Amino acid sequence: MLHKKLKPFPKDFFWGASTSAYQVEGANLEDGKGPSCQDVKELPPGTADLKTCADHYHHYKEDIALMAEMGFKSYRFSIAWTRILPNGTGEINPQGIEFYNNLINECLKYNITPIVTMFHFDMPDALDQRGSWSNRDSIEWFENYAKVLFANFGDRVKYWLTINEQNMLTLVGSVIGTLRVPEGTKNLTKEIYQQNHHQLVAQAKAMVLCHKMLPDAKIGPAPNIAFVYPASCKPEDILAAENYNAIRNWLYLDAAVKGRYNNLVWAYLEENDACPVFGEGDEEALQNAHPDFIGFNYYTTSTAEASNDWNEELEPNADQQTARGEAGFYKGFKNPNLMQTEFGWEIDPIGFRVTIRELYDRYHLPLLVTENGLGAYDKLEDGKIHDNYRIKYLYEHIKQIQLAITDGAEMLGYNPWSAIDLVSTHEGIRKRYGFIYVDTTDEKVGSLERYRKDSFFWYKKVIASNGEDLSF
Ligand code: BGP
Repeated sequence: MLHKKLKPFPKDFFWGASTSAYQVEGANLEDGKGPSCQDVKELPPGTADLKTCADHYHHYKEDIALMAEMGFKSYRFSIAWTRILPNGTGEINPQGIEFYNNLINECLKYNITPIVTMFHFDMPDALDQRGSWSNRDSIEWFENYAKVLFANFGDRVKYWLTINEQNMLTLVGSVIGTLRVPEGTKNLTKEIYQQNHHQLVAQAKAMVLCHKMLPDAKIGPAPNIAFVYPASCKPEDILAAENYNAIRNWLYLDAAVKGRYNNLVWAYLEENDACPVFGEGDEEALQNAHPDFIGFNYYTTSTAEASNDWNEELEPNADQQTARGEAGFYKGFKNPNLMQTEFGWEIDPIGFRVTIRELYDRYHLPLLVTENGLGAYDKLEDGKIHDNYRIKYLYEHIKQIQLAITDGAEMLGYNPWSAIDLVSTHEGIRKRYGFIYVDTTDEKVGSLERYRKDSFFWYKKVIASNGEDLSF
């Protein structure tokens, strides 16, 4: 649809950016913090360890001041479960509580609304030892952790996100370093979807608890949503795209919003003999939970073509944005209409609008963009970083949000990845996303000095004009 006149961004739109604890904080075993699965995983070769990252733990005041200088209205960060509960359950670490109190208060000092992710890829190692999400007790562990968060921070945190990219934990957990498979597992798909089921129930219980303990707070899920296009208008390809849309996207939101499993996914699980076992009360738990909004990460769309052979050999999915397919259901397809980033992710700003339109049509809930962004090899030259490629990427995506608003979608905010350079999930700190450059490399920790990239100044202007001035 062409629009003759664009609607403005809402007055209280959350312009900000995102980070996650294990990727930005460093100090990963300091001040009483216990190890998470990220701290004990084998690192991909040549990538920075997680001891220092951007050292946000020690630089948070400077970092929040820089975010305030950009005019941030919101800062989306995650709380490290093991900073609060070093063993995942049991004793609370007062230094962990103090750190997040300080971080939250520092945001509020500048009128930056904290948007807190409760769980971002960092299961406590102590709980991994007890079977991780495979253990049904994980529902209780997460609910208990949620209670501690709401009790300690709920007086000031009004926006909560449950589990970051649960769909990626399920689809590419081994790439992100989160997947734990119990010895003797015979049917891996069944095992993974049982873990996924526990997460869905844990999330549902946390949402109900949030509404009970904090009646004026809002809570929602934060999956990675990428609309799936068919590779052609062949009817078989349309079916394949529907299959992958259901497996990648709708399963998670149908469960979170409608309290039930998507029927296409259920059929897929039946075919694989992989349906999760429901415990007592699970069905009710799913139905009782009602998110207030949908948080979602968008990087690019996917494309699928038919896979008409059960025995077709397909490689496993490469990462969050690179799907290879599932024999008999769909096959990943390289979209010839899209450019790619230096790291091989397709770039599709129009797909952002397509995704928003579809999301709003399906769920009719306000939408909060919790991630979007461009990973690139930035260069520091004479104290400057000329990242015009990032500005262009952000410009094109923000434009599409405005078009989607004009289409009638209710948008709460835009929090791209990332506020500041940090360590990527599996490609090191050389893959930079931030508005703020951090002087450090994969090979060795640098001065950690902060530099404002060109995108910093551009985003500042965008925020000051509430999205009216996107020029560059
Ligand atoms: C999302 C994750 C983030 C983040 C981002 C970029 O999937 O929620 O944690 O890292 O993608 O991905 P990567 O770090 O792999 O480049």
